[in-house]
Amino acid sequence: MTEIVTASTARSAALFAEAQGLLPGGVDSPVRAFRAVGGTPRFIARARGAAVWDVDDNRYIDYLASWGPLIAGHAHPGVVAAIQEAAARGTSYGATTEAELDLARIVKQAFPSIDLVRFVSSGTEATMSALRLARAFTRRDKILKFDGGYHGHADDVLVQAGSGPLTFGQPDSPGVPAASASQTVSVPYNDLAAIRDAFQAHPGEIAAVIVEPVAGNMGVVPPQPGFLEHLRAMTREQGSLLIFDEIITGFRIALGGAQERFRVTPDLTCLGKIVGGGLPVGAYGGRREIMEQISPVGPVYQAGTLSGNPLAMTAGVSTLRLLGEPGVYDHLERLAARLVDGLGSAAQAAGVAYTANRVGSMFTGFFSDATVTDYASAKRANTRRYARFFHAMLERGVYLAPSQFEAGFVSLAHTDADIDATLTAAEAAFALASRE
Ligand code: KE4
Repeated sequence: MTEIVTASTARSAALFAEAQGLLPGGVDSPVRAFRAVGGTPRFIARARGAAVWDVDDNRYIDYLASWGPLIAGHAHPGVVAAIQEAAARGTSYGATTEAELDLARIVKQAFPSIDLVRFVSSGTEATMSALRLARAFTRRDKILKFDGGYHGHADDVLVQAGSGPLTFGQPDSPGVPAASASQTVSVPYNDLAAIRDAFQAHPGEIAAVIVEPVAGNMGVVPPQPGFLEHLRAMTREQGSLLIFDEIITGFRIALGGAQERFRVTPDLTCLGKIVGGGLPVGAYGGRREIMEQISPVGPVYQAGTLSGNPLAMTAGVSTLRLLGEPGVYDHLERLAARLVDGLGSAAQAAGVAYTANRVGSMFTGFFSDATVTDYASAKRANTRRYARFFHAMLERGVYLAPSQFEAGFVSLAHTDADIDATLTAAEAAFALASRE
């Protein structure tokens, strides 16, 4: 598929122009505005399986997967039917439903470190609540995160943040009080010495370390061998809680996420994205002695009108049940490996400096000749080339993340034919990118 297939983007352009007078930047989440790559953001009209269609009826093979949730593919018939059936019985009651228990059982089975789980409506809520809980449980105020780590947009974690803040070159946001930001220590990912130094600089002060066990928000950056194990040992030794932000990795790189794949057990886990199957769900959970500090059992307050929403719970349950089928993760691994190895070969054939990181079915191709192991090395990537490649792929019917510093995802709906088509488009796209 080397020819240009996107006929027109006129309707997306018209809607985006109108959106400027309705939504800040015309979007409800910054990275959707294509500011890092330029051009007209596509307004999506519908999706099915591995494909999305924009409002100009252009079809794309989708590797964004709504930034991760759609691991079973878009509009999976079983998921849609379950949501429709639940909606016909009502959409929200402000009372507990069986659906919450159904999803909680699946979460607990996949994550043995979770004795109790609390559902919320976004990943931000999950991490914000987990950090408040960790501070209450340890009676300490500081938190340690990693440069390029993104844990949502709560004040505490908008320090050296990844994802959009990294994309736009604003790792720290205005509006976060200095008093709040001063309680957050950020060190380079994969840097055990820096973690040790932070603990020595703040003895007995660090309530928790929050980490993406596989970073996804500076692009995909895997933990170096031993990193998570040493982090677990150091936090235990220091009396700090270890919080795994598995909002991307949970149910993605294994049914039990990074803690299953790397066999490292955190004290608290944050979940999101896949756990809601494309509807708004976040979750945090962990050891009973910690989680029982949460209201109404304990004094740590956290609440939410639509927490545990029955439609969202139903979408999560029906999605996660699909992931429990035998061979699911082997299938994702095989397809993702074919894709990423093929992209590397195509880049090499075009003489383009390119290095890819992949863990399971999450991946990022960096336009760089240096291995990417942390925020500093990620930032050395050639973002102009990424932008050129992104648009060359988009024009050829392949939808990647509109930022070098994000992850791509393969779903159960992708086929070998999709991978072949993607690699054919990439041959032309790398040739064009090489001219940047
Ligand atoms: P939400 O509040 O966006 O549901 O979750 C925040 C969050 C927390 N932790 C991790 C590891 C995350 O990746 C995220 C959100 N991810 C971004 C993209 N990398 C969501 C896309 C967006 O911001 O529009």
